[in-house]
Amino acid sequence: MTSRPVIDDLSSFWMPFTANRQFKAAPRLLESAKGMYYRTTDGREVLDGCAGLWCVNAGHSRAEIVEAITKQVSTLDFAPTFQMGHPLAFEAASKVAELMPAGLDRIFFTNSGSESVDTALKIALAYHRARGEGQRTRLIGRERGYHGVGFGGISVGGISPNRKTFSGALLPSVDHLPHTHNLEHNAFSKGQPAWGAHLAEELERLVTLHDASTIAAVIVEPVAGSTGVLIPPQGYLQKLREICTKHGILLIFDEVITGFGRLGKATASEYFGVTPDLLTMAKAINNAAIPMGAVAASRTIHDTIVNSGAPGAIELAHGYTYSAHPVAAAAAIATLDLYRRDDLFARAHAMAPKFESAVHALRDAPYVKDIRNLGLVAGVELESRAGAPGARAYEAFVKCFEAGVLIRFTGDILAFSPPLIIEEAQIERIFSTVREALASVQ
Ligand code: PXG
Ligand code: PLP
Repeated sequence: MTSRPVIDDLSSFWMPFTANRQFKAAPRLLESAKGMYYRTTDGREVLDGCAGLWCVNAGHSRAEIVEAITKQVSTLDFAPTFQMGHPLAFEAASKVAELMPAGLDRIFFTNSGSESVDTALKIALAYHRARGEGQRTRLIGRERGYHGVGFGGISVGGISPNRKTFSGALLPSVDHLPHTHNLEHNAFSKGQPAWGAHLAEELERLVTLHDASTIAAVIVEPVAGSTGVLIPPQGYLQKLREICTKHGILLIFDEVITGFGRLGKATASEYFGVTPDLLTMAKAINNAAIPMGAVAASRTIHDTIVNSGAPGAIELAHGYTYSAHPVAAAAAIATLDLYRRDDLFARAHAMAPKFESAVHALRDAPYVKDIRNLGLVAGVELESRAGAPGARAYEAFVKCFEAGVLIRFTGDILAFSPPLIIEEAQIERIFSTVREALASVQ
């Protein structure tokens, strides 16, 4: 089927989060993309059901973003932001700040979600130290949480395969809340499940165990994505917020996936009406066109740290060579303008009910044991094949790809997170393709 030779040596690229030998034996190669579609190296169109990796929210190769990047790279390819600046860095920060929950308008730029998580955890420690509570060093994550792959992120993260190889080198002083996934109570919930708010009270148990005076921050994904789309139970995030506030513990929302319209609002914080103290983002911040991430900090946190330094001293010993890279910043400005101009978050909100009914129509498809959704994100959990966990979802993923639809899978959970520009007919196509794929796998 290959129309032309593309590359004859796949051996040098050590692929991330990939079964390298399996992939290289039967590669799936993408060559170009436009709007809702990828094109493969053998010339097939593939409908993008997962916005690349939950990141291309405005659809692929948008002219406005391409133009901004092209212009920027030939005007100012790179400029340092350590003791130097360039105007786009400040403009991009102001534009990001406008979309953040009220009060979270101090923006630290990174180049990925993993770096955003490390940055947020470090800011939490720096904040407590700056206000004279430097003994607050404990970080609390959650089982099944995904916070990227830095040592900070895997330490607070709760995905066992991401941790076990590195278990001897994880951060000390970390604990975890229980995850909220429970099919006995919540299977086939549409939107937020009714059962489970009480699980937030486990934080009180950890406070009793460790004492609040040792705890710096709690980090959670408002909607857990990577682990297979876990929607927070009604009232759960509100309760976490209350307990954190009561004990002076910072609440960090990791919005690397939920930020920029995935739930039909700029942030999950806005969607749920719960404001964290720190908010991490990446991916759709600039439509994933150039690597970029950021942390939004409350003014209190920012001012406490910045005002605690001696005049002329660097207040936070942290930063990346490419923090606020001019090309990434230009892409962010163009992307945020595009989201606003096309009212894409409202569009996602308007499409969400159609997306919900289309995914829940899979309820009677083979092997389906749960379906969950919120905004334009959904997960379909399959019964695992005996002795081969993950194999069924992988095969469904391959069949969908062969049928011209790209989806994601983790373990035996299929995940859907299309660009926010998706049309109703394309939603139908994704789920009818999945239905056919499930009918043909073992
Ligand atoms: N936090 C969250 C909540 C994420 O979802 C990261 C941090 C790390 O971001 P970077 O940019 O360092 O990858 C993520 C990333 C998938 C998948 O299909 C999810 C992510 C990345 C790649 C694949 O589950 N999430
Ligand atoms: N390693 C070395 C030897 C470096 O000089 C630097 C940055 O100057 C880094 C790592 C960190 O790189 P980055 O700032 O891109 O995160």
